[in-house]
Amino acid sequence: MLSYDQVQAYERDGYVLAKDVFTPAEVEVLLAATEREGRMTENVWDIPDAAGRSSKLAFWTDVRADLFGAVTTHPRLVNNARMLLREDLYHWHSKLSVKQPKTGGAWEWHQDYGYWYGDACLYPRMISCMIALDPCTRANGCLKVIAGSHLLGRIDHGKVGGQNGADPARVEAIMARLPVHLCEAPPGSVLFFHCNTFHSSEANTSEIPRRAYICCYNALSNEPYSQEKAHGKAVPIQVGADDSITRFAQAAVA
Ligand SMILES: O=C(O)CCC(=O)C(=O)O
Repeated sequence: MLSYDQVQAYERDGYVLAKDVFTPAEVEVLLAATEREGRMTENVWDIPDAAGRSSKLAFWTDVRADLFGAVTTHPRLVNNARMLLREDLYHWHSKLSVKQPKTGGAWEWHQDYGYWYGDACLYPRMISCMIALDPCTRANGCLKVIAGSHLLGRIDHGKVGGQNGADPARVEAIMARLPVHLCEAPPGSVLFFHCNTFHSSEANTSEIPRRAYICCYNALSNEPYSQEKAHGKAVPIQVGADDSITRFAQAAVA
């Protein structure tokens, strides 16, 4: 579980990076699954950037009895996310974000609630948990955040360089007052961040991929007022077992 100091850091900065949440053996299983199972081909988006590069995002809202479901329901994510949101939650969506070596593109500055507001969620009571699968560094386009930006409220979003990003003039003014933190993250670490925390990432100019799972949750009290654009079903998440990732790997071998 996150420590008291880590919870305080999240409340102050809008994010906290927790190291060694998943073991090297678990990361190995998760990485292998990105090649083997269907999620990477079922609902995959290209995210083009202004320089003509692009990154890939595989996206799902359901929780299946498979390895991806084990990640989404994992107690080291869900129980910490519950603590940070201070209430029970449900699965909003999960995704695998991939930046291939040399070609993986940048993400513009945005707040996740910039989009989720449009999905009929009334409160910014939503959180993302980003699991580093590769070493995430400046060179391969690790996440950057504007510390403390979760306290600004939601900023208008529109088209920025082919993506949906926040009003650039406003972002510039925010960056003149608040620090940008580079979230370099070793494999197995988890970046918990608030849905109003500004984040972006640069292109992957390195020789190694930058792959990360991002599991997103909504507070149970924050069910969208319209189901038209709702993501996952607003039912309390069934938390999985602590060893669920390695158990799935053993079952796959047997
Ligand atoms: O993978 C990244 O670098 C950013 C992903 C992101 O910002 C998102 O999915 O909202």
